[in-house]
Amino acid sequence: MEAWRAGTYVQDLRRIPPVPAVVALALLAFPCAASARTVNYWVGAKPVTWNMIPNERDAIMGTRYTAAETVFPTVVYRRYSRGWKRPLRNVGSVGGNQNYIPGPLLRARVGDRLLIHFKNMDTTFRRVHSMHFHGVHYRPSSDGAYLPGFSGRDAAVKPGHTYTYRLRAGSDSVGVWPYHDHSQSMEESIAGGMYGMLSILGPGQQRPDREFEVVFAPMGQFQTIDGRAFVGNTPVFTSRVGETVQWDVMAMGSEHHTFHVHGHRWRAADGTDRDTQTIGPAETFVFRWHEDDPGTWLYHCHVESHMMAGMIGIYRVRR
Ligand SMILES: [Cu+2]
Repeated sequence: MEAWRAGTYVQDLRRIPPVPAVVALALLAFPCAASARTVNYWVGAKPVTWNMIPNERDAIMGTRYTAAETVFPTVVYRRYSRGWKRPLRNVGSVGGNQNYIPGPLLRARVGDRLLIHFKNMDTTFRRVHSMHFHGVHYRPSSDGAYLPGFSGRDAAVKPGHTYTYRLRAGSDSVGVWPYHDHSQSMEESIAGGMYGMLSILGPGQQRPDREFEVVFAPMGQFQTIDGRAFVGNTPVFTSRVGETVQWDVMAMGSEHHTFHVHGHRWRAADGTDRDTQTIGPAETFVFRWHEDDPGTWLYHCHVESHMMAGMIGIYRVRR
């Protein structure tokens, strides 16, 4: 397996030589250079009826579950076309098989401005909601975190209302980062799956052939990956031999997890080869490999009690 040196790459980006003063002045004088891009996303906080275990079983242990144990009403981040006219898929065709949890994968490149147009469509609970982003630059008015006496409309968007968050991807924003509800409804929202990821490329960095989002989070009595529990319900990620595969891994909630993939290794930031990595609440990590191991593999959290409570899925590599 040819490891892709994710950590090395990120460090290299930060070692870009300082910009000469004359060039820096020119950049200041022309802030709207042709390379500056504005990326727009329309996102709704949308009520859905969510099923954590659609096939109603843990296929490995043979345990059966009923809809009464696995279905509940919740609110999720859903991607929309311009002006929230029609719903779009949260992830592109290269991703997994989930379309509500996690929320839209917000893609950008260093130097981009991001305008995230958010609409609270929560007609079920009629709670306030917000979006709070890690890893990017913004003013306090785009923080999306509720602080009585200080925060504004960004932190508590009322049902039926909208807010546009203004973000910028800096040279220190490369990689994947969480976003989540940080309003007064934060606790219920996160427990119900209201979180997603930003994926930011460095200058000149190519998109991978496949990009998989793995979010570890507890949900009710289960431990879920992208809001689903047990093989056959959690995402089945697929790739082909020869493709560049990127894994975006994140944890939400109050527990630590250990991400593990069978039959593969990757190069960590410290230069070691790993097949397991610990991750805590709101932490993320990203790595790539060049796929050359066909077969049907498992990926899972290696905290045994989490794995037994559903935190396990299938990764399929075709020739
Ligand atoms: Cu875990």
